[in-house]
Amino acid sequence: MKRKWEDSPMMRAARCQETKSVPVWLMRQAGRYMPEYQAIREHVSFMELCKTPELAAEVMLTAVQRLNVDAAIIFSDILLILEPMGFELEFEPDGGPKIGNPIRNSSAVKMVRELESVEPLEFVMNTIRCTRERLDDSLPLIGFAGAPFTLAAYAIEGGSSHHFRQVKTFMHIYPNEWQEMMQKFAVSTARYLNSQINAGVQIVQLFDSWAGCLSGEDYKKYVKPYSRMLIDLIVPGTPIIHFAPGNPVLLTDIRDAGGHVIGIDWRITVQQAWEVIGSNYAVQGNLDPAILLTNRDLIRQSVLHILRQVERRPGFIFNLGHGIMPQTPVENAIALVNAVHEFGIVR
Ligand code: 1CP
Repeated sequence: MKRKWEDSPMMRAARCQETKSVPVWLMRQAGRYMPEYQAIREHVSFMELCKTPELAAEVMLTAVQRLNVDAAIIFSDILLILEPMGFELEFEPDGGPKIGNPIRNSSAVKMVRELESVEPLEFVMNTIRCTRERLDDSLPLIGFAGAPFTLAAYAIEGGSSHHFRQVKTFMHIYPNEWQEMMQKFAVSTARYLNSQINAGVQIVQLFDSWAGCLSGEDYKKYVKPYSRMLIDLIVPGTPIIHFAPGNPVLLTDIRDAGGHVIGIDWRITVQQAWEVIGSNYAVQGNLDPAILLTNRDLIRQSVLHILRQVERRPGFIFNLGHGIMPQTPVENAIALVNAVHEFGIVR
């Protein structure tokens, strides 16, 4: 039986098919900017929330209903895979991640465990089942994972970073150990995403949130082969969104690493991005999340500005160019979704 989500604007756009309206969802749509989320977090730590499928599903479904977006993403985090791979992962009270045993020398790579079984992450599959069961049939559910470089950045830096000094130093000084570690991340993440697909997601997004800190040459040499290895291991048939923001110079290599939908940020226009990557790819993006800190009128103008570049071209998914900021007023996020629905009717 054909499910309703198969023909949803989100799935059709991901396949570059025509849609009656432009689909929209927001990265980090269920996070700290939502009072309902904050209320739950007063009693439950972030990690506990991720490991309690009913609650994780509840958080996402509340956000989807409140915003009226065209897709749900599972409530989880890109870093959870690091635990079963041998890292001590914690989230500080402000939400920032910390790795207790980061990789600081080449011999530590031996301690990184390839994820042979997804059993330790079964709670994520339960979140998927729980969310899918309660989600409207017309909305697709998105699964996700961190790409090898972004996982390596956290594993080596030990937490958030501005300059990525340690991860960059490591990849240049220890190319062999780098290769060994990136392969482990690629193979493990592919296994993880394939399990998410088995558990019931309709589309997957690969987050390479920090790859934009690299030059084109370094991306090609140290990152692309592993993102490609991962994407090649995903069972065909499920659309893949490849999101690696921050540096438009990388776009053709990101495209060549794989994915059906290429995520872009505000550093490049939608039109320019399509010229670079070609019209047989779908594009997702690209509003600067800072616009959501302004006001309704500016938000509406910005939406119109982006949609005018898209015109009627099939294969566009409206999103932000990066995760929503915790300071965002909820009514501004709602105004954004409403504006996309109002101006994004394809006649
Ligand atoms: O809508 C949703 O909130 C979906 C769930 C989701 C997703 C898709 C969360 C929940 N995190 C992510 C992805 C994620 N996690 C990314 C990629 C997206 C992006 O580029 O913004 C990254 C880089 C992380 C790592 C991470 N986890 C950070 C960023 C730290 C840094 O280096 O800047 C943070 C703050 C977390 C914790 C986290 N993850 C999610 C939430 C709601 C939170 C905050 C926890 C809290 O304080 O309650």
